[in-house]
Amino acid sequence: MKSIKQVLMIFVTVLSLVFILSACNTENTNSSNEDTTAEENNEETTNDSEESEGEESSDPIVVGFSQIGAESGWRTAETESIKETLENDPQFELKFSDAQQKQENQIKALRNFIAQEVDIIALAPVVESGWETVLTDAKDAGIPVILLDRGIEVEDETLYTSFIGSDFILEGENAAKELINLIGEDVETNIVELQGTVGASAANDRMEGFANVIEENDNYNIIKSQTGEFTRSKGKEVMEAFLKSDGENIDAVYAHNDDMALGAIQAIEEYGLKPGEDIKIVSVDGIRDIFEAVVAGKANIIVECNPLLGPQLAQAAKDLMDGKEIERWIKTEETVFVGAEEAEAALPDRKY
Ligand code: GYE
Repeated sequence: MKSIKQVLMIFVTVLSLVFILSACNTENTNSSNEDTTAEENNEETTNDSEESEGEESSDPIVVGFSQIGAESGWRTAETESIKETLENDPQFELKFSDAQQKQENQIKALRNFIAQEVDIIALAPVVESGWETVLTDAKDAGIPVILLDRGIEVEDETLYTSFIGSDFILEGENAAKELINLIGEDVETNIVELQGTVGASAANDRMEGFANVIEENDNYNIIKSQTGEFTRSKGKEVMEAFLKSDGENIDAVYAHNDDMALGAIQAIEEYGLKPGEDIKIVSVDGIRDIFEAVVAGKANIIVECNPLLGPQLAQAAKDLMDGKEIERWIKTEETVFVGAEEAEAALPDRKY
């Protein structure tokens, strides 16, 4: 029989072996973790430090953003603002999808986001109608939807949580008021209108707001109105057609965005007239290029529409995840600039 001393020795040896083996195992697990992405490692670091401060550990808020495309300077600025805000904040993970102007692509992107179980869907809807089915799926999956920059028309208002963006009717009204102020209410004025994307809320409402004010003045007439699809090239093309049919009769252009106005400016110059003088120009957005055109006397009125929606989206998403109620319409602050002096003073501070 072995002595008690011997039995104890064996017990201690076995215990040490178990200890050494389990230490090796932990090392192995750690080294296999090195395969994770830099992003995930960041998360871990954040979580560790949060935990050490006694706060609860949290996963990033996953936001799926379906963007329309890149038709205008405004939209590019919006995309940059959202990427810059969400990608530089470890509290977020952004899944970005560009729909190349097609609603069907946006619907596909939304279905993907639902399948990936994102926390929040941000949607910049290209047109107002046709969203019921996919948004019902999002609702059934319990994923809140925040609309960005354009609105939608749905019977069931609970299909989205909030809209972050501008009052387009007001923008249209301001464009008309400032134009009448500039030219004078007693002066006979023929206006041509370059509309945005057909069916887009930004186009429908800018058209409505402008018409509301123009209809009240018998001296002002919208003689032509056609879509320029919010792009420079289409704006130019449509303006060329307007000049061909109505040439010297045109006194003013109302463009639903700056890019189309910039296209129209080019068309007017090529036609041999002076934009900003022979034909007054009013447009919406406020991108740097239109400020430069106003400073150069080639355009007259800028109705600002702010694309830098990243910070507002981030705040709304955090509030939602914290279970707070968020406003149904989160409006952006905007103003109007008239004439070269005002444009020149504002130009150095323009951020898009
Ligand atoms: O004015 C225009 C664009 O939806 C507010 O879309 C937005 C509009 C913006 O591409 O330039």
